[in-house]
Amino acid sequence: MLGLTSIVLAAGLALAAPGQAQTTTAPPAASPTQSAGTSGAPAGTPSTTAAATPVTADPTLDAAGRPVTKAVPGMGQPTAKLWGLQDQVTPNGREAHWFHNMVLLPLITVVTLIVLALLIYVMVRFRRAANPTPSRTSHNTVVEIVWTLLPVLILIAIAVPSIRLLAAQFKPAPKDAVTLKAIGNQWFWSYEYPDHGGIQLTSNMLKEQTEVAPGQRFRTDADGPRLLATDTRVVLPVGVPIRLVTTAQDVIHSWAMPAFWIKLDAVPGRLNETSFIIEKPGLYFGQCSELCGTRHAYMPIAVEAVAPDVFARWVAAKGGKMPGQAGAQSGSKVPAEPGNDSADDTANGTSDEGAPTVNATAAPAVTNKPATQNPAGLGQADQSND
Ligand SMILES: [Cu+2]
Repeated sequence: MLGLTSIVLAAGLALAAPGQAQTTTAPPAASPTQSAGTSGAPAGTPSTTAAATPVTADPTLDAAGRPVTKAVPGMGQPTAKLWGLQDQVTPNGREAHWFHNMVLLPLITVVTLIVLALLIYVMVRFRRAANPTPSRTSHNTVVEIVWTLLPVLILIAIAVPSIRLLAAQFKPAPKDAVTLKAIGNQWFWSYEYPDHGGIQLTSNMLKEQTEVAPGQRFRTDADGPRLLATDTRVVLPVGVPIRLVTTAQDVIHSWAMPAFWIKLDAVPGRLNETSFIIEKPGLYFGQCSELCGTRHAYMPIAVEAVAPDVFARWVAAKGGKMPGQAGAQSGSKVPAEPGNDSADDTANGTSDEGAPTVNATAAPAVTNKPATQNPAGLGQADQSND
């Protein structure tokens, strides 16, 4: 099954060369150019990229380089004292949520209560004091047929929607899907958009104010909850099929996003694939869900779902291009987003070397190496030795 998936995936990637039709293509607006020198860096960070002027401003960042979309409590993130599962924003997620709430949970409740009632009845009614001479019955055809058939019927009733859901989750994405490649690393996620000019991102967890040196970027509630907010968000369009491909650089990780009903292992040396459609714009948080080492708990996932035209502008801002937008930016050297890089640098406490800069003229990565050497990720390893 997975072997077949790999073959289908390899074929899919081969077909997914730039130039492929893309339904969501929207021309990047002749965007307001943003003055990088004055606006790019957060307070306290000397701007060293004054000369750079992005061709398209990143629509997900404000003039100060901070994320525009704020995290909303109760949406796409854990909620204190929440009963049940997070609200689902994908079709498969909604169906699975319905299946869980309307079929599995009532069924298991009824079965458990019936078995409990039977046990109590037997213990009371047939205890030695009340029933001194036990029955010697050893067969009862009617009872035996009933207790064989009933579980079989229940299992069949569960199996039909269950297998349908399983098939839907692993249905290959259509050709015009947006491909997101998530790469697990000890201990951060890096991302590639192979159909969009090979955009590469590195996502590190944002530390708390008390954990960073003065002037460095730290988490605020607008970024997201503690341990879930990242310095760089994955940006994806709503209403468009997303093909998620996962792999890993070192050990097995798992890309899990509760609001999408997605949890897909990221295994070194192989590609796993699933697909989903995000129905609602917003900010969604997830985590690595495969025990992968000491800092397993500190490699969160933050996805910002935006309208397709905003996504197209974001792609342009990152120096990529929409499929089918042949040569729209080829030849024009698009500098890295200054605001973004500054933010990364302050968060990571690193220089530009090895930072996840995006170059429009760079060829898409051909390996599954992370976008950067990520000194921040390596540096964080020290903390585990405390
Ligand atoms: Cu992990």
